[in-house]
Amino acid sequence: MAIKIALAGNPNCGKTTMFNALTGANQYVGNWPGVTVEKKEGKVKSKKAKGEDVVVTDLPGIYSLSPYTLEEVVSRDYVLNENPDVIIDLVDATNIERNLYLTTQLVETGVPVVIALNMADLLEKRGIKIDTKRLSMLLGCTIVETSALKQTGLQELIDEAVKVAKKKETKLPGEIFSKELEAAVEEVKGYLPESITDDKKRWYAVKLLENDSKVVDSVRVSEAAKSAISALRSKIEKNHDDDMESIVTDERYKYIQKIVSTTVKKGKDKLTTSD
Ligand code: BGO
Repeated sequence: MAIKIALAGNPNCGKTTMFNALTGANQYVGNWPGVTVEKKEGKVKSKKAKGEDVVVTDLPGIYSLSPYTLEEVVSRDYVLNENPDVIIDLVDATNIERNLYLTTQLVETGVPVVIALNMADLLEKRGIKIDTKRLSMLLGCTIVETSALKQTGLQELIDEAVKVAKKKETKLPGEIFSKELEAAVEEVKGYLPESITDDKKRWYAVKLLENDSKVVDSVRVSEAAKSAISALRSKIEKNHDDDMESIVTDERYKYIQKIVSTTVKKGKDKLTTSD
């Protein structure tokens, strides 16, 4: 059995450049089943794989794991149903707040995540300093600085991803949301069927709270549980005078701001750059 790595990230984070640099000529292109979204896979080498094949699947560039675009649905279906061993989450280091929004969702899926802090070659020029050690501790995943363009950090990234894949240990994030929302997530987890493994329960619970149509249709919960979840949702929406999806989004961004404020320092951009 091959080790399966999923490559995820926002549009423009450098994913195509990274995928090409990692896989070179060893790639094959097709379509995701049933849709006209391109699917690219390729083999990579790692001594840490100890002879096993390592296959990287390039997921479409996305900002979120919501159910609104084909790209989002393809990506989340792959992550949740196709059992990748690890996700490499490509984060554009020069645009970290926005990119971490997807990260906060990927770490909830129960699949281990390794962050590639890409465009690292631009950080010094832009006067950005990132405390990767602390950020890694706060997010509960390893971070490797990379430049897909300059091809630096790539072997280290693959070796780290393979190491994490072989460990088969999922570290779920600590508290991301407010106490009120975390308590609601915990309650909804209790209503989920046993067919959803413990490591995936958090993702499904958040989605049920948000009333994500695809998850509501696919997860079997009793009518009583549906009513309880609906009452929980209404109570929180009333408290915030907002809809649940917006509340969850706001709380993710608050969490990101909190961790970025202690790990990222930004100076002034140089006026003349030739990047
Ligand atoms: C252009 N460092 C730097 N400095 N740039 C990078 C890195 C990196 O680590 N990785 C990618 N880029 P995609 P998605 C471009 O195309 O791989 C650059 O959407 C240009 N093109 O070279 O396409 C990469 O697949 C003209 O830049 O991203 C590309 O995720 C002027 O980031 C861009 C400047 O990479 C997006 C840049 C005609």
